Amino acid sequence: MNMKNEAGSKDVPAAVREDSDLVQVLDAEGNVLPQASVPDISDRQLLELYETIKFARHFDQRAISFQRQGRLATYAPMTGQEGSQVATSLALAEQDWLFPTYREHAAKYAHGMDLASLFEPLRGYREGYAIPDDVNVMPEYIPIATQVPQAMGMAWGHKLQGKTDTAVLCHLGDGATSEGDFHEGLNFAGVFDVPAVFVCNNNQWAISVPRERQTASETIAEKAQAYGIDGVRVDGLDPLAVYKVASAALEKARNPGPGELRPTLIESVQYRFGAHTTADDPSVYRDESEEEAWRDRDPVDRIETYLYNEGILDSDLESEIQDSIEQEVSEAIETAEQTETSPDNIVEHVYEDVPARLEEQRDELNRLREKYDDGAFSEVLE
Ligand SMILES: Cc1ncc(C[n+]2csc(CCOP(=O)(O)OP(=O)(O)O)c2C)c(N)n1
Repeated sequence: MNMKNEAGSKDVPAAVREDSDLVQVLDAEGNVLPQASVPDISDRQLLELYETIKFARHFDQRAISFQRQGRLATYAPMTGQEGSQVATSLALAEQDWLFPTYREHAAKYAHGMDLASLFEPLRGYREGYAIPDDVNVMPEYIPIATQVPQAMGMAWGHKLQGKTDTAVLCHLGDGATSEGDFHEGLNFAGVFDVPAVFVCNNNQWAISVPRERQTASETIAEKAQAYGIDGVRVDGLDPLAVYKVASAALEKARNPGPGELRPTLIESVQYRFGAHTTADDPSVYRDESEEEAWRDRDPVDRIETYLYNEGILDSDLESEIQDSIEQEVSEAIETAEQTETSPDNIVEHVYEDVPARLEEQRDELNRLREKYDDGAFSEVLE
């Protein structure tokens, strides 16, 4: 699966340039690389990949704007990361489980989550954090790396129950690899040979801490060696390469070949184009030229060029897709804004039986609501 990339070009970001083991299908413009093999998927699936990536880009722009208008709470943007999020999710089978971080809005949508319900947790509704009845998506995780042992645990549970046709896909950031949970989860995953795929979205920054300060290892994928499992490094801004790598890893998780272990650690090399969250200002800690070099490898442009080259997309279809995405996102925020909820529900869906300490916190909140009125709390958003 390995192939050389354009080593030596001064405009190629170092993280992409230095590693000849990086899996790529498309060059920076979206042309198929000479020795690359394109994943075996239909034109309809390619269009779905494209539409969902375009949806993610638009959703992100609208969500940032809604946050600025006080209609959403703090939001973690995903521009630059859409190709990897969407391609990993579209590689999942319906019965597979997704363990997302707080940045995986498009991954959740691609695995089947209803669009309006993506906005609900961002509006502070605890109901929005419940596990949906019909889609295998866990609530997004705010504590870094906490989902890694949990994903491993669910995959182990499936294996014990003989359900090895079900894989678990767990997203994490490069910062998460510095947490103990990451190492414990991967160690167990290898020892118990669980059907899980861990995708590290290496977007080069953990808020203001650069990737070089996160680990002295040359790559994140090589950490897999310590746990005896496979590690793969893929160009995360190349949706076709990510789809190929994720599909192969998920297939191996369900049906390992002789001598193969089920789990894989995928390092998806990408870049966070925007701020860490709407409460962050990246100009304080990084240089704009760094972002520009990565922008030349934009996943939206690359998949678009590929589809135009293949004759699968033309300008009429492109504007039709864009119009329907814009309408869908506007309608979803309106639906989310009409959802009625109560702060009383804040402790719901966390434990099966609400523990006494959470009940105490809810009672305290209700005392404050009575004393200051609900308006005092909503002003925080305004
Ligand atoms: C256990 C824990 N420690 C610290 C934080 C504060 N925190 C929030 S986001 C973040 C950086 C995470 O970076 P990374 O894992 O690379 O993911 P990214 O946000 O870049 O997608 C930190 C340290 C947290 N949420 N949880």
